[in-house]
Amino acid sequence: MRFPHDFFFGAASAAYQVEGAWNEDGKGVSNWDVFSKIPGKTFEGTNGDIAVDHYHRYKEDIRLMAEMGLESYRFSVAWTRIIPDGDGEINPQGLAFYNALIDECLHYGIVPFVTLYHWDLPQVLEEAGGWTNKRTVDAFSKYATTCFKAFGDRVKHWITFNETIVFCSLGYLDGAHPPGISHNPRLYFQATHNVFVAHARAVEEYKKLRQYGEIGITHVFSPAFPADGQADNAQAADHANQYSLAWFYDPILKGAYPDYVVGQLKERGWTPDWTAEELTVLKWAAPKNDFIGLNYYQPQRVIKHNPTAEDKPAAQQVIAGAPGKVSFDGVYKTVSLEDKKYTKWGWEISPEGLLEGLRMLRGAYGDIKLYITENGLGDQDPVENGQILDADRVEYIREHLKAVKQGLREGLHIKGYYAWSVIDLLSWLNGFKKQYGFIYVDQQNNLTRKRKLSFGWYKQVIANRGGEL
Ligand code: BGP
Repeated sequence: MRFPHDFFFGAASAAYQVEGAWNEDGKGVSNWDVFSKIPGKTFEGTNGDIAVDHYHRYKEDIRLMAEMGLESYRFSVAWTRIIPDGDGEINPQGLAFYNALIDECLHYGIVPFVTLYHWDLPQVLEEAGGWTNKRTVDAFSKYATTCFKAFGDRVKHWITFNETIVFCSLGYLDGAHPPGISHNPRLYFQATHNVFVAHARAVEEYKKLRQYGEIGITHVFSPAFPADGQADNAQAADHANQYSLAWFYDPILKGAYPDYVVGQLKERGWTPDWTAEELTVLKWAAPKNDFIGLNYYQPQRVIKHNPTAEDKPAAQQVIAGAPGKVSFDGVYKTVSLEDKKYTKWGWEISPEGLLEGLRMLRGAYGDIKLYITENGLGDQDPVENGQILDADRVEYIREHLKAVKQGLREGLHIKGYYAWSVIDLLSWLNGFKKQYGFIYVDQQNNLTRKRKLSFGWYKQVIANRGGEL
């Protein structure tokens, strides 16, 4: 079986991780521009000031994407280039840059798939309370509408937010992303609610403009499975799915929050400050949401957490995504299992987890339209005689594409696959050491681009529409 002709073979990036040019052409300062420069916050103090200089080299990069046969490029817009202080004046040079980037994609027939928010919030808004302040919701509306009006004649695929669970939990529970706040569930739930309202408003605005494209949101997809057959652990996995899936997917797809979580938040005093009008907006926008983007890296293997003296203090808990973490509410813990495979960064490699998760998602939400908006292997790639032989990445993507194909056979409505990432880029907390790209960037040699082994392999897959998988 080949993949259908309307299925996109794509790859992705995000503005802060590739662009650089952090203070050029009228760009405002983002929360990441500030946060990454606080000593100790990022791996070896790396930051996105230069990143991989995509801002200046996008033509070369898109030419390489075209050579690979890429059908669609998922990238994000930096809010600070469009409206430098968050909700004030529009910066024409910012519009010009993305107009040029979009046109360059279209020149080669590459479909732009645009994320509006991939974590780089204007610092002015961050200082006013970031996503916990409803001013940010209004500001996002203005920013999103500006983008629809400026680019919507050519961009027909929009993602409002990337991974709400990650920027809110790392921002307000783990203190690992801006604004660097720890253990504050009240703020965490408030921020997530505000993001969902901002998403819903953007969906409404977009539909009003009648541009006849599609709009959705991208969520982390880390379905939780019990680590074994024990009833306690099964319950713990259900709890994990309520908090990490239902809380995020229900307001978008059903237009209401899951009762299980709502009840517990009330008992614990963590209910967000929400208005009847906001709850109505969620309800009205849900049927207009066109798709969900799934970022799948690994499932969660879950056990019920029984506090022991050996528990690591919160500050030492794993925050970079590897198992071994106690949930913020102390109910469950993620574990690694002996019979599973893991990456060098300890993330489980599980194409079967993707397929099982997709079936679970269908059980909960029916046949919704899906894109896999991120999936890939973070590795320190082997370089031999100047060749980047990333055979492990080829294997990883091949196995996950096979799972997607099986999903299609089962009638799932998956419309595209975007490998993370199209090119090596800055990992938020792991610097340049952890690589994901098809295109290598030589950090020792003026950021020169090179094709990896996976580049030629993906090119073949696309050319054969996955027939050999
Ligand atoms: C996702 C983000 C991406 C990217 C990826 C890999 O959560 O959306 O921006 O960073 O994870 O993560 P890492 O770089 O930590 O390995």
